Amino acid sequence: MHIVQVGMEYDVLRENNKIAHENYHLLKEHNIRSIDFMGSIGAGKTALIIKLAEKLRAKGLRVCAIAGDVTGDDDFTRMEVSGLDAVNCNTEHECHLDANIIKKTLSKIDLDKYDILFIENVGNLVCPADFPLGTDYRVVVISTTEGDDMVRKHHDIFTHSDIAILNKIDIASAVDVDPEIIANDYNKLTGGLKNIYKCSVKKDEGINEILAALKL
Ligand SMILES: Nc1nc2c(ncn2[C@@H]2O[C@H](COP(=O)(O)OP(=O)(O)O)[C@@H](O)[C@H]2O)c(=O)[nH]1
Ligand SMILES: [Mg+2]
Repeated sequence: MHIVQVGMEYDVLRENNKIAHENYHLLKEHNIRSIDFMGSIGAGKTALIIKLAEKLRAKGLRVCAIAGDVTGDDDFTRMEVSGLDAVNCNTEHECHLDANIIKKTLSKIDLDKYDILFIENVGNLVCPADFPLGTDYRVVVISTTEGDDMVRKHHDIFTHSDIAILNKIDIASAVDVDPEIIANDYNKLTGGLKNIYKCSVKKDEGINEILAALKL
């Protein structure tokens, strides 16, 4: 039997990175600051995007969001109801967004109308790590309700992102999670070179620190 090795993974990732560069330059041509919010299902990505956008709109900035999900328009609808301009982006079968689907979605947005673009990735702590979209920042959002072992179990997404956010600190004690354990794991993994921000979107705590970290 002959075994032929095909470097498919390499080619797919290389092609993704090429399109991500194109997206990055397109967004820069339009002076748009962009952020990819990766993270677990239910960590509070949509809630955080809506909260950040409210604060930025109050400062007069023009914000748009891409709501990435496998199917449906729940997050898109929540964004629109909050007053945030949004575009829905369903991957249908894929567990992550990729640069090509973002390229197609960007073509539907009037980029001259916005200063900031938030992208909510599909809820998943594994697959999005390998697929940069061309944004200025990549952020990973986790929450206390997932337990204290997320950093230990998912190294890649934390090393591939610029900052981490630990949400739902308001209910940490109710779910028996010590946020310091998660912060210590993160600092150990990143050698203290990156920061994890603790917040509660619900109580509006720690949000301004996140805006500052993202230079918004
Ligand atoms: N207690 C608490 N609940 C929150 C917080 N942020 C989000 N949630 C709730 O967590 C659930 C999932 O939030 P969502 O934004 O849909 O998470 P996503 O799946 O990551 O987009 C919703 O019921 C939110 O109301 C928070 O800071 N504290
Ligand atoms: Mg969501």
